[in-house]
Amino acid sequence: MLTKRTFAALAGAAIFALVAGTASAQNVTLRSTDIHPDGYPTIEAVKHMSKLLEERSKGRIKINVFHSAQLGQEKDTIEQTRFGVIDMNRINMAPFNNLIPATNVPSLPFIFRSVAHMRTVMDGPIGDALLKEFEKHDLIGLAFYDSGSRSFYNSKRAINTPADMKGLKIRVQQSDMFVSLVSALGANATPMNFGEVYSGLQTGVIDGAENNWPSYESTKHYEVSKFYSLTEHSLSPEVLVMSKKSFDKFNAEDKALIKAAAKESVAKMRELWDAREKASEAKVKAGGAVVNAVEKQPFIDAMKPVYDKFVTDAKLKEMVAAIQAVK
Ligand code: BDP
Repeated sequence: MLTKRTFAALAGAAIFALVAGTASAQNVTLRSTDIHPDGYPTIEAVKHMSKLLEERSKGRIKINVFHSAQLGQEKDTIEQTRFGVIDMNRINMAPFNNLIPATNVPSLPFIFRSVAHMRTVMDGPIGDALLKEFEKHDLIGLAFYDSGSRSFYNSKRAINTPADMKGLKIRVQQSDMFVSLVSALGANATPMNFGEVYSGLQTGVIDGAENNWPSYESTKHYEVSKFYSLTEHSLSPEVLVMSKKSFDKFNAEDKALIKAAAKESVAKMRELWDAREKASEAKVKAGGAVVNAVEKQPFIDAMKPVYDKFVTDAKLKEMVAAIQAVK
């Protein structure tokens, strides 16, 4: 029979083991944040990851996905994730651009030739090196998700050439690189939270923004900003990160389980993403969006100042060259 004293000693040992990171976690529900609504591919991908984790840990570890910015807008959730207030964050690379210089690289305009090129790069050693960059900032980079390609939309006119951008007030993510990208096209960049863009467009505080098909659709921005011009200027991926504080509470086996489940959710995300892109495109077109194709070369040519400003040191230059060299 366990005496009171043995029990106390055992409990003490268990606590110590947990602190030392050797015991298996018991009944842990990680809190993950996302600004997108329920059903969006990023949300469903993290739910899928949770399912894998729950199965493999025999119910010990799962994830509760807080959608629709219930835990805050992206910029604010970065700090909370670093502090361990939020355990996991599915977020775009762009809000990390100012904090982690290397994250500018996959967000750069026209850095990827195609979605296939982006996937090969992010799945390979360059993607792994980028995930590692987060560790210096109290975060564990778990996986990259697709974000399709971002194009400009606005309420004034179709964009065919960079000259058509002149003077437009365009919302961007909170990233100096995106400010510079929009400025290089002669438009006025306004960094703003994602959740404020609809009213910004409606009230005329901004004339337009830029995003992929699913975000243009899910936010209903197409209702108040109908010209969608296929500049496809950035494929800035999504990233799934975990608070290092939360991660370090797990032992080595559980850490491996978490990392593997995250990586395996990528295939699921891509499957959902490809379907959602098509569905969103059809929905916005049916909803009155006026879509036009764009000749990209003049936009590519206008981006030199952005590269000059953000690809500064040898490490970043090497990364850009390495991406371009990937077939
Ligand atoms: C969406 C991304 C989201 C971004 C948002 C934005 O999925 O993470 O931050 O764009 O433009 O495509 O703020």
